[in-house]
Amino acid sequence: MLVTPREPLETKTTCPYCGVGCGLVVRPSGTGGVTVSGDESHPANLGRLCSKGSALSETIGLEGRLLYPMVGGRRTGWTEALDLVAGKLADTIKRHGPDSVGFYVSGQFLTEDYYVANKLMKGFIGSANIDTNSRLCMASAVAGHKRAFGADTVPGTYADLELADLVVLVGSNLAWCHPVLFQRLAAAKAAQPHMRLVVIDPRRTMTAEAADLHLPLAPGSDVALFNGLLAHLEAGGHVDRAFVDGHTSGAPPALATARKQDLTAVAAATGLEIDNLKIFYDLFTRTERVVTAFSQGVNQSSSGTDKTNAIINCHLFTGRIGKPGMGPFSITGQPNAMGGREVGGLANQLAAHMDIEDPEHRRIVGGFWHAPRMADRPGLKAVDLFRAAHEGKVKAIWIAGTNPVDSMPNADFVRAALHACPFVVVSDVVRDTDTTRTADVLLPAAAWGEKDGTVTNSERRVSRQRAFLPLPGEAKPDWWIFAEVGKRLGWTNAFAYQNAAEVFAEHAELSGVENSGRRDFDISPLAGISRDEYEVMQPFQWPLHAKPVAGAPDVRLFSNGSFYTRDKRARLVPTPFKAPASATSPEFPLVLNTGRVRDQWHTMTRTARSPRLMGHIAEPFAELHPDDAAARGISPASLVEIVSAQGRVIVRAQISPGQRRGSVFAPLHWTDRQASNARVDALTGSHVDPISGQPELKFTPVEVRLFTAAWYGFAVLDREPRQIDAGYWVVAKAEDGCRVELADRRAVVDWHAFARDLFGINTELLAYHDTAGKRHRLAAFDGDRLAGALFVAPEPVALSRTWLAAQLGLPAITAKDRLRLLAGRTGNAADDPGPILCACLGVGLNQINRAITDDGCTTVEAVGEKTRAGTNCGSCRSEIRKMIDAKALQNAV
Ligand SMILES: Nc1nc2c(c(=O)[nH]1)N[C@H]1C(S)=C(S)[C@@H](COP(=O)(O)OP(=O)(O)OC[C@H]3O[C@@H](n4cnc5c(=O)[nH]c(N)nc54)[C@H](O)[C@@H]3O)O[C@H]1N2
Ligand SMILES: Nc1nc2c(c(=O)[nH]1)N[C@H]1C(S)=C(S)[C@@H](COP(=O)(O)OP(=O)(O)OC[C@H]3O[C@@H](n4cnc5c(=O)[nH]c(N)nc54)[C@H](O)[C@@H]3O)O[C@H]1N2
Ligand code: SF4
Ligand SMILES: [Mo]
Repeated sequence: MLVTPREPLETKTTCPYCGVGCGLVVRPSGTGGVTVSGDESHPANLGRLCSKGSALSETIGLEGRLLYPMVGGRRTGWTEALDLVAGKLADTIKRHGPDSVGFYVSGQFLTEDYYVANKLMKGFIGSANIDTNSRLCMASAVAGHKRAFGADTVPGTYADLELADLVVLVGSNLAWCHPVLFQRLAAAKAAQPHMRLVVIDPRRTMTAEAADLHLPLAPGSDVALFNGLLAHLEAGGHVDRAFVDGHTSGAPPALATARKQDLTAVAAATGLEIDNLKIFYDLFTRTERVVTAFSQGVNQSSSGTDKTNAIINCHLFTGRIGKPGMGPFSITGQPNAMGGREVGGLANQLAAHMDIEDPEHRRIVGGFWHAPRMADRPGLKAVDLFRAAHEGKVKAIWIAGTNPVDSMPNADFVRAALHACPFVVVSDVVRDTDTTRTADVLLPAAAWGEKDGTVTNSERRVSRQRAFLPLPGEAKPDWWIFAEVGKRLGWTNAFAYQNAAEVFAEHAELSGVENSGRRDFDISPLAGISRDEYEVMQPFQWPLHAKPVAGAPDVRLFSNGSFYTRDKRARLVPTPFKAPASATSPEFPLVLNTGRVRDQWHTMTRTARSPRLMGHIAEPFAELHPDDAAARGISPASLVEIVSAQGRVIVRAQISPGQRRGSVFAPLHWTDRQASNARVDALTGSHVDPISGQPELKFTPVEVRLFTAAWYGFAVLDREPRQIDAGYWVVAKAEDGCRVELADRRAVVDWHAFARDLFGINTELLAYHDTAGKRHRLAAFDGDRLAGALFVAPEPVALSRTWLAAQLGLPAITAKDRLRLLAGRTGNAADDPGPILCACLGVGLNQINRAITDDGCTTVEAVGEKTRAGTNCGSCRSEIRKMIDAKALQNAV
């Protein structure tokens, strides 16, 4: 019989990670899995991919997935779970009013999911208590855009970064966080040597390594820097008078505020040399084509909205907006941060870029939805929503597509709030997260690859995510789950969607209602889209004035100088410089800065499943300046305790002159699932920007102390550890098992028992003990293969992690090699690749070092030819160049 494959041979879809929004082509691998490659026809990436995108095929297995609804830890069916959720919501609303319930959703929702959740809360439940993790991510940019443009508009396109003669990156580690956009920028810069890149970031990131000028400003001082720029532009007469007079208002007060700080005051506030300020100001002044792109170093601040406007002011004053290669550019983090804004997912927005506080807008949306109970005022923003849950005001909360117990500031408080809240529902794709552990009801959501919908990237480009896998277990798309609850609450017609295409069609229709160019967001030509058309829909940018056509030119807004304020003029906004909300003190003298690493995605529920991605950085860390480390007796690889007014964590110390004195950087990614105590948001505080409500996640006063343990350990094992009895531990997935870092203040009496518990094995162990020297090495074998090995020392264990983890994969280890392994000695130094630097092709640091030192490679290309490193996605090229530069410098001195 001829079998027709049910699935198409090739699916075009979009990456579920960052806001670059790369197009992907997914094909069956022929061995039961899939291969993922960059879509050459997608305008965002033109075939490129980064390490995370390239590793997607490793993260779609069903291990650890939440596959069935669960109530009180017990598996149930959908009917029971949905009846319970709807019943509890109805009862709570009846007894305590609509504002006693809340939804907390995600910029990783598809637009269709977001639209339905928002409609249910704001039009039908009658509260605006729906907020999203975009509050932690984009809220300041949104508020800044609205103040300046009258709408939340990102005017530019990615091509503008290539067309610019000067790109200024403010608080953006583009090389690691938006790698494909960074590749595009790097390629444009290589092709046009006159192009300049300025990076404004307190720490010397991999992005800063690629810059012509790096300004390591004092944390939180961006407003002073850009006020200084505005004053400098004015003083030199560098104003686009026709534009300022014809298309803006507010310049005089904005200038008056900017002038208040002279250059000396700006230098004092930013901690930058006057000479460097002048270089930057002059470069900005004399370069017409400037793009200023910004991200979390701007947004996640108690002055995030002012930072945004201080940047926009400089562009408006010079008329550098809405033209090729010019403009302010907010780079969005999550894959659908933009889509969430389009449907009004934040507590102070309404659907289709309308405002909840505008009665006209409420009339338009309410009428379109036939809403029985329109919310008429903004709801609680994220930080306030969890506070209200803690105080008992919010009595039922539904969290979907986000992991707030790890990612919200003051995360221990958030965990306590969820424990205190009488009814907690969590929709997730993963069974066991720090947030699912607080839930009364767990709802299994369909994951990337299983669900259909749309996402919008940073340049307003809407792309389809398409399913290429069947729905596993009883998982369902998020829009379906919210719609089912809506129906059970009695609104059968309003939530009677059959598929994602119907939701999208309704969303598109709403964007055109009473619009006629009054609102920026308009995709109404797609209002009647059929399911078939939706299936083949090609990426397009909004606003749309006709049905999209493939290959259409990029859409840039404001080229006509007309904005979305009532008088059509853009606003320059006075932005007085204010210090961060909290200050260092003798008790907490250092500033904690937090952010991302190249190969992990947020709380690691997906990226931690890829051994390749875990190979780059496998342990949570704190990066300190050498002087701050020395003052505290901290040496490289020490364990340190970071303490703040909110909480404490224990992580590994990294010492780097790229860190500002007085600053510490720690990644946000590690959770209680991978580490004993490394949830960095247990440290951060709840201070927010007064306008946007976005938390100040980049500035927390802390102290860092040496954590002295009685012993340190490192283990590899061929399975998940069974039991870890140690005060400090971190588990990372490896190719054939996992790696475990260990340490404790308590001594261990019986190392054999400890190792057996860790390995989950009861067999004899091969062991070496130097009791006086407090060194112990134990290994277990399963036939000829290595099952587990543990290395213990009185100081941090110095052994090649990559080499040891690779031993797990060997089919047989001879008696001689067993002894060598126990000695922790790589047979031949050349066998040790070192930590993985190039995640795509699995090339280690030592291999690259050898190419530079032994083979004399002096360019990134030469290293690529020799080792293949950096030849796929290129995310590691900055790191390779840094190694080459370090070697050159070493040779020179
Ligand atoms: N690998 C990876 N990529 C990601 C993500 C991920 O989890 N992993 N997440 C995605 C998401 S949701 C987001 S929001 C983006 C975030 O992308 P980015 O904003 O680029 O990343 P962050 O590391 O959060 O912070 C950026 C930089 O801000 C700097 N900074 C701190 N304080 C200040 C300050 O006061 N002023 C200035 N100018 N800079 C400051 C930090 O040192 C840091 O290097 O990344 C997206 N891409
Ligand atoms: N200290 C500090 N904290 C930060 C930041 C920082 O820079 N510093 N950055 C903040 C920013 S910008 C962001 S965006 C947040 C991110 O923080 P979170 O949103 O909490 O992080 P994720 O790990 O992406 O969480 C997504 C959750 O949704 C689940 N999931 C994945 N796909 C689906 C799906 O299709 N449906 C459903 N229902 N669930 C799904 C995942 O398993 C995971 O549990 O962190 C914020 N927190
Ligand atoms: S840059 Fe990487 S993470 Fe971002 S969308 Fe592209 S492939 Fe995905
Ligand atoms: Mo984000």
